[in-house]
Amino acid sequence: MNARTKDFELPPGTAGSRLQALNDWVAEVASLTRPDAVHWCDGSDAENAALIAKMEADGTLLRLNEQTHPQSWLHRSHPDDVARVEHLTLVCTPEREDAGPNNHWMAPAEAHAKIDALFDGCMQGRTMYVIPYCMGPIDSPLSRCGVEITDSPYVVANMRIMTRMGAPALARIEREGSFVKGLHSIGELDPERRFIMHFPEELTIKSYGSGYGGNALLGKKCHALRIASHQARAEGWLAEHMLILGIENPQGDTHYIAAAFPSACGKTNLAMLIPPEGYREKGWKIWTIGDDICWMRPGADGRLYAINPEAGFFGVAPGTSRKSNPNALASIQSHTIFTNVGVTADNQPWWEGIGNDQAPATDWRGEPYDPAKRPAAHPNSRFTVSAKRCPSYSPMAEDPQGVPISAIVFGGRRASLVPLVFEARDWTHGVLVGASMGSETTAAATGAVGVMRRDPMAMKPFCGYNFADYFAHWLSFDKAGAKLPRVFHVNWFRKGADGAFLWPGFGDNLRVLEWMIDRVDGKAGAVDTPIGLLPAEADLDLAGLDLPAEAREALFGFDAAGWRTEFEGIGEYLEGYGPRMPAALRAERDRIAAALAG
Ligand code: OXD
Ligand code: MN
Repeated sequence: MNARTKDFELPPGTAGSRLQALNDWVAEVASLTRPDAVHWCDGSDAENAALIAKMEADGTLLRLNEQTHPQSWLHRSHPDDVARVEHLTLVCTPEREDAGPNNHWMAPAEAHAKIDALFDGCMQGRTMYVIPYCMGPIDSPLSRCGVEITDSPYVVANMRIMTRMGAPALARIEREGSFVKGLHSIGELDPERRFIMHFPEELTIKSYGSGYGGNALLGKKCHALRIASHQARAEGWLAEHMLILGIENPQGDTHYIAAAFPSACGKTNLAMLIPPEGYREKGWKIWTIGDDICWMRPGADGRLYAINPEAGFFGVAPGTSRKSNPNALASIQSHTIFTNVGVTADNQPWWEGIGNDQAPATDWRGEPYDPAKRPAAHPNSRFTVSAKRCPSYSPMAEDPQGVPISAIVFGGRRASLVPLVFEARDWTHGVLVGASMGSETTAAATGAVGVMRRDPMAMKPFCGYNFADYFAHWLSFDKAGAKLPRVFHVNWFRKGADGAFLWPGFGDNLRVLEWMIDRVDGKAGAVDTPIGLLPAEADLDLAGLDLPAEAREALFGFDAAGWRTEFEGIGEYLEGYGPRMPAALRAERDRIAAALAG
């Protein structure tokens, strides 16, 4: 960054920490961006109240109905700033190959120069907020800290919900002396002047021109996935795009599962699942640990232990209803920031699929609702709420040691071919299952919706380094003494000839989870096929479900010809990573392709 101290006095308060390296960086950023004031966030209620009041006064936040939704606000983003921008998201490693074909790349010097030119003077007339935060429980050895500098009070308010932010995080950073540096400015919110850049070697993020969650709340995708995946590789752990849930059986035993699905494929719904009635009566319970990100590390006993690095949910609003996710709906009754939803005439938040008898008066752009023009809520509209507000939030989510993972689940949206569930034969096969995941695209990123793309481990937009090296890192966990989780693949989105979903999903997904934990406990049967172990219909509890024969055939069947074609595609996809692709993964693909041919 270029120092500009000559024509610019650093604002008072620029040095606000006992850590010189942090003060120096804040001063360096202030001299580049030239804010009017610097505010160090302490995370207190008073600070939050003052920021909210300021945003209410300038229209950044609109207060919702205080009777029905106490302490809740609506934010309407710029209409061109509603999702992650993958084509403007860059991983800037010195060598292009280290970012890999899965990332957009720019050489670090060029990238710094390009984005620093945008940051130059961009905070004039604004306050610069310094947000110390901790990803994960504040006292967990698995947690990692960062500092985000931003000129957006909306980002501060969201980071306060999504991370452990403020004084305790600063104390840990001062103790440890190291932190991830994240610099963010909303700039002019101009899509032509927008970049989300990552410098993994420098533990640095620079994001300019967007206020949208995944682009601007730097603790989330930028730190907890892209930078953390890089740190995790160096330090022997995994940073994954996974929910974490606990399944408590009627005997009181709890198994923890981590599950990776691409964005907007129901991770929040699965993480907060309510068991179907018959299961509830027997005493089954689901505990939510996290809905989006999972950090896992081998413990002394060889098992993988996981924490949720986040402290809140940034969930997709449309489709969230009393039927699909009662726990989410209960969580967002108060103390919630809604972004880009519609509102009713009496100022309650509203979105498509909310399933109530109210009607929207105003759409997400603040115009009178007209279904011919646009939906009331943007398809990627969101709620931000503290995890502690969720009725199923597990006390174990705060455990510094994390929870032991019994099963890893991969899944995508696949209208055809892929059965409801299958189990990988072993870890190497499981890594291949994750590496070859495919899914139809959703509104969580800009671009066409509904196009099938490969999304390994649901990390395509989030892995901070070459996927071939990432697969090798996954494979490396299979070593002497390791007690690795079983690996499964699910597809809740299989469709029939009429285009309707064949599986009821939501709470009924517990039927599939039960089979998984019974497999872990050696209690459930399976049928061996070249693609893995499938349950026979009788292996799953389907009591009370009305599944016609056609649905059963599709959900539990195995279409050898279709899988032969799929494996050709998987082979071509993996070859795209060139010589860095681990030989063990190639061999595993070849083994299954041969079994399918035979
Ligand atoms: C998210 C995403 O916001 O994956 O979690 O896009
Ligand atoms: Mn996500």
